[in-house]
Amino acid sequence: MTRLVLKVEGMSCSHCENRVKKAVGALSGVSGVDVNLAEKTVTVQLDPAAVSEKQIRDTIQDQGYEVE
Ligand SMILES: [Cu+2]
Repeated sequence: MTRLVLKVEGMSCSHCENRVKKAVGALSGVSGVDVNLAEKTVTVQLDPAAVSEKQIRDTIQDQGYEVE
């Protein structure tokens, strides 16, 4: 299990937080998603054999947020 911390721009409220959590959490291989709005971070617990960092980045971008 790997922990990935991404800097994400554009998340401003709990709506954004839930949107990112739901989308990333739906990927197979992801076992946990945590959003910190103040620090603009998304922390993901993942199985690197099942999901790639790129898939997670793309999923967040598809929701309309910028991943640094
Ligand atoms: Cu929002």
